[in-house]
Amino acid sequence: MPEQASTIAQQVDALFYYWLGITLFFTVLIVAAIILFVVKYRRRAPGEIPRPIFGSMKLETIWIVIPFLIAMSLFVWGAKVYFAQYRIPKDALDIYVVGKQWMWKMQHPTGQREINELHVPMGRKIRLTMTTEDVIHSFYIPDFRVKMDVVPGRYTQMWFEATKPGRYHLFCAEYCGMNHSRMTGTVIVMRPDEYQAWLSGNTSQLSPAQQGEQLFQTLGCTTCHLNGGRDAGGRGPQLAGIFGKPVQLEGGQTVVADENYLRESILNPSAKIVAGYSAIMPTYQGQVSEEQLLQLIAYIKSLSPQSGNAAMTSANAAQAASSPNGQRR
Ligand SMILES: [Cu+2]
Repeated sequence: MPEQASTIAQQVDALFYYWLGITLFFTVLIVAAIILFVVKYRRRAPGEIPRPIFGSMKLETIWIVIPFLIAMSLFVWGAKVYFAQYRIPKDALDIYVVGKQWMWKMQHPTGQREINELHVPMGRKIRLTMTTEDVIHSFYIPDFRVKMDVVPGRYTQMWFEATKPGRYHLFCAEYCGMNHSRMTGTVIVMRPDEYQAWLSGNTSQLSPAQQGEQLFQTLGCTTCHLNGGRDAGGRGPQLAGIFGKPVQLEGGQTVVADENYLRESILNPSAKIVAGYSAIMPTYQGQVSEEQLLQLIAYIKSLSPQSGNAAMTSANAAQAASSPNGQRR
């Protein structure tokens, strides 16, 4: 087994060994029973007619109830580990990941960028918000027992907390073209002070939120999205304080303003119109890269400091649950 280097690793391994133990137990039991019965009940004479069997209520009850309880224990335990892994914590360090044939691009909350390397502090929850410029990839760190598909056109999230300093393999776990097998990298787990030193070695960078703020100016978003929204004469809704909050739409529906909603509103603004506003915003499809989109979203998030990241958690878990590709590969 790979090293156990995250808080979830032991839980995943314990479940795996429980499952393996049950499988081995029944494999041995069934094979032994087959061999025993083949020998014991073999036909001894050509004209032999076996004694009829009329069934056994007791036996049938036992072999229904026991496997049911075993299956339910797997379900309950599995669900527990699943929710521990796919409920994204709020108090985490935000790192943005963009996959691309065939590399991983990361950006830290303080602005540092890395390619195929990810420096993280140990003992701190790390939340990755991920997307891709081209095809589906999958972000996989075996030593942490975490894996999440990275899907074009939307964000997926994953979290982990590393427990040991060191260097760990990062793989793409979704076949993504010719150099898929080379789409690898290294996660470098550092002691918190070392991580701070590493961060401060590169202070000239703007944070994603600051870069997003600049973009917000240069793209002209400020001309319509005024503080105060319509009441202040703005043609678009106010963006401060909306992240993670429900938004009332034209037609009575409500959506939560999470990363995927903001993304859609930038790329396909007429998909969901906020109640009281008209569909006059142009699309920014093709004008902003995936990294710039993440920066714009980081900026809008920074205008709602209290909201954390509760918004995407449930949607993300549902998405992961509905797509077996999410974890099985
Ligand atoms: Cu890939």
